[in-house]
Amino acid sequence: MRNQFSLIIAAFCLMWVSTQAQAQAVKRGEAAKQGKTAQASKAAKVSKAAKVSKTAPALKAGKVFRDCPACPDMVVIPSGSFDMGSPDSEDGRDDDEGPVHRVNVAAFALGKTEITRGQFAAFVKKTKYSAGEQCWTHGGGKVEERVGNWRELGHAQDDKHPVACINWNDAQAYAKWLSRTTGKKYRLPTEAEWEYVARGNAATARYWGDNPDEACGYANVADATGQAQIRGASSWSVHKCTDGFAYTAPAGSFKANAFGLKDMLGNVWEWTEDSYHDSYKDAPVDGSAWQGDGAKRVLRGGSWNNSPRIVRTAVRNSYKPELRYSFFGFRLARKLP
Ligand SMILES: [Ca+2]
Ligand SMILES: [Ca+2]
Repeated sequence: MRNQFSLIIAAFCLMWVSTQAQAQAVKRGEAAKQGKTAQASKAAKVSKAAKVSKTAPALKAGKVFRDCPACPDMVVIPSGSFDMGSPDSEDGRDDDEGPVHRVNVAAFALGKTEITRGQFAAFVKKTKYSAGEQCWTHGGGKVEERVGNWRELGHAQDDKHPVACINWNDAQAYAKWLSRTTGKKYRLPTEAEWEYVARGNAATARYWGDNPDEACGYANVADATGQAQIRGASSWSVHKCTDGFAYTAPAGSFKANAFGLKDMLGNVWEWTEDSYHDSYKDAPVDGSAWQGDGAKRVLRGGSWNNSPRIVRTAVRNSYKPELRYSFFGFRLARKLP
């Protein structure tokens, strides 16, 4: 009887040991599985991180990139807020520069310089696009509509100069083509985006400060050079300095602003996406384009033939989208990523 009891106890013990061993084996298996899952999820995270780090440098504010060898250099612009427009106290202010309003701009990329003549020529060569045969150009002391276009605008230019005699429709056509060839979304900047970048966080009238006579280190404007070389320019109101260029300068010849952009003021006027409204009352505050009837589109930044009053960050110009002048050009924005 005692022996029988001992046997039963021993059998129970064996069963318990075996169950425990099985349970531990199952646990080990699960742990192994979990380990695998954890490893897999870690791997997923790493691969996601790797993906992020692959695109992250492209999104870093200030980074310059290009979507193809002949594409324009683009600068990553960080999101931010700024006060758009000029205060009543600004010298030379126009009524359409107010009311000053806070605008939030999402991150995007903007061309480091204006689109060059060489870049536009590549587009025309590929597409046979016609950018017209009439342009308002300087000559004989007057600005008149003459036979001419971006190839022949009344003064010498090489491929590095900003393309000029460009109307709003021409700029749209180029943006469409560049989007098609790169698979990226290129477009004109909105007026708010343009001013946000041109200010470079500066509340002063110009990104280098308030003094127009310091322009010559930062922008190609109406200066002593133009006054000496251009017929009829002796009566111009010019910046009291010498920038070395009577007409256009090669794109990117002057110092960059705080966002790393060049020629935001001066060289050629730049078309924006927006329809013109003569006040900022009810203007969008999210950085989007302010659409309207499209009868006139906004140009910003002034050009090589403009006086100190015009070469200010807040100045707004507007023309019919079909008009071409030898001091109108553009730069492009691009959606990120
Ligand atoms: Ca000049
Ligand atoms: Ca410009």
